[in-house]
Amino acid sequence: AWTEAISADEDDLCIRTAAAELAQGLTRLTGRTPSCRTQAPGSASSTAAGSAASISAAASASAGRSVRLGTFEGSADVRESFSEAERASVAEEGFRIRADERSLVIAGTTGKGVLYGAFHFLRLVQTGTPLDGLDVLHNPANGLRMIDQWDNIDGSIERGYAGRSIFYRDNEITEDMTRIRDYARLLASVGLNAIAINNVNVHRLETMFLTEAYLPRIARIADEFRAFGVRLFLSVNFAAPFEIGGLPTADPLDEGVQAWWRATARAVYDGIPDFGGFLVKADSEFRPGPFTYGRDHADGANMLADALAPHGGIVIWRCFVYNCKQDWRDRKTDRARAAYDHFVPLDGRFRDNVMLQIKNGPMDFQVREPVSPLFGAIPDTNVAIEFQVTQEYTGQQRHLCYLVPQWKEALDFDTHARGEGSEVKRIADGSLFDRKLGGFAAVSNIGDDANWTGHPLAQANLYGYGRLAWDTDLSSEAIAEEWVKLTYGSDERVVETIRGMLMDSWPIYESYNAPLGIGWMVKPNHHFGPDVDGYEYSMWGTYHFADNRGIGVDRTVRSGTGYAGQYRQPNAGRFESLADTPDELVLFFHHVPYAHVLHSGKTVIQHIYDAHFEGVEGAEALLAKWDSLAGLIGEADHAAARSRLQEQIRHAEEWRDVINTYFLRKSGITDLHNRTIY
Ligand code: GCW
Repeated sequence: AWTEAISADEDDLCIRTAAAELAQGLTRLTGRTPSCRTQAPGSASSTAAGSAASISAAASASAGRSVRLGTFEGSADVRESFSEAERASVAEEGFRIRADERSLVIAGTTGKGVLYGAFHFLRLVQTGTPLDGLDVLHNPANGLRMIDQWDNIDGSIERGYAGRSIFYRDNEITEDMTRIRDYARLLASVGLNAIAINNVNVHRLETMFLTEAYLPRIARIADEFRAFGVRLFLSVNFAAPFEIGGLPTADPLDEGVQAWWRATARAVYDGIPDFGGFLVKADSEFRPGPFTYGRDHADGANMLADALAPHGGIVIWRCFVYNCKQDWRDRKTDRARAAYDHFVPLDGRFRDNVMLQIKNGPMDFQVREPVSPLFGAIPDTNVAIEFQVTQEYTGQQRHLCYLVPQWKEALDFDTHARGEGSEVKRIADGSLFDRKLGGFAAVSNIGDDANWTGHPLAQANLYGYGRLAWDTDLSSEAIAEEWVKLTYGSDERVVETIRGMLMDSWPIYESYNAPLGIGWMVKPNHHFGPDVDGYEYSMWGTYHFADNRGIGVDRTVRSGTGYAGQYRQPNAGRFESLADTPDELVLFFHHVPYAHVLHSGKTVIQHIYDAHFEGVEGAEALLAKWDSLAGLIGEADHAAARSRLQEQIRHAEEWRDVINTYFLRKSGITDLHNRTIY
């Protein structure tokens, strides 16, 4: 029986959104428009008896099933559908859905939970899940489930590969809310609840977002996100008091500076009462920070935290801090060590409303990195893990690279910080060290392209990021399958083929890139395409040290930079030992001769050759699989992905030939199979 009537009798913004989304979604999925009754804003909340009576009247008037939406507190009818223990099992943003033949209840502790429940219900309907006897409980694994836009007010997007910004245009904040509203829906539909709407590199005009000149328009954007349960954050410039506040300094211990931030925070909250807080990139890649004044990151973050605390805001302080003016001749400095070296000494000094945002790896979103050893090393500090959904180093949405398996490897890594079972996911969510705040942040991959992500299949990364932030135990395959069904329908062939393509894609991309965890063999600046020595003699701290005998970075304690010692045992011992380091990371941790034999049984040089030939074959196989779906996928999407898959093959060939030729010339060792290397 299809749903005939939707009713929600609470004066709650997210519940109204939930009802509207359900009505719209069900109409599109079933071709029948259910009646929909909600409480108008500001009108008295319905009381128990009244709402129960009116709902059953609405339900019995129709032949189909009725859906009731609401919170345990706001709707007696919803409350009575569950036992006390069942109600208590629902976390702040969680939900329960229960169905019988006549009715379905979507219940939450808060309106946000109800909204996530409504989207989940639509997902179940759309993926063809049987609804009879449905009885599910879902609580989010992470409190913070955030997306970061690296959008600039000129309309450009730093590391954006899907068009221009949907938020800004020609140095103005946009007034057209269409795309922004759809984006809010999209984020809420996958369970995300926070967004920073401007680049962490905060330039001149964006520094002024905190002023009256811009706040009204930002508040307008916040309104759109609020309706979908998404809290708005701003990236701020640490030097703002000096750059726009007319103060002689931005020293965090200066009283005038503190007062400036307090007043600024107050003004922001006047316009945006549920403002999330500040995201800060400080003393990193030429951004200003507390170091200028001889202060440390805790001084800086705490000062901002104190300004936000009275309003319930938080500071998200990034740990992407390293020396980006290194001399390549200096073999002692190791960029991989930097985040740990900077932040471990500060553990315990940050305010309760500060969170440190740590990139998944110690370098910078490479196709393969070990987990940052900072996870597990600062038990007295709130942390969030940062991923990059936008494919800066993973093919820029011209190559197919489904990143969920990569993220899951990081999340499932056991840090042993509290003995066995101390996985990164339990540190990020705050549970391992019993932290109040925790969660996920990630750099968005969307722009104003009609399909949002340029490559149509790159949408699976944004979808997967949201689903994983909600439930870290979902498998990569399950997420891929959900996404395919929601996007292209449930045809077996379509589902199996695309799920397979997604699952194969990261290993394929890795195989024709920089080998065995070494990273960085990309063209400088834009980071697209191969350039083996592009960063070898630069100041960025990203070297491979290849010579005629071998390659790799010695990061051992015994003879290298000591980075391996930043992990706890047994990980430290494992990475310290060449024999115990997994193949895929061997060049990250060790400098080895080309003839070194891997666990796979191949030498390093033969692995490089083989992987790069196989990588191209893998890319060709992706295209063949996609072609087999012609006619089963909408034409526009099929054509868009097809041209990208063709381009991917050409680029994979370029990677193969540049990398293989470089290493043949360096090593002088020929390919066992005598394939063409130039
Ligand atoms: O990945 C690198 C990018 C920069 C970026 C920086 C960061 C926003 O190349 O474009 O700047 O990281 O994360 O701050």
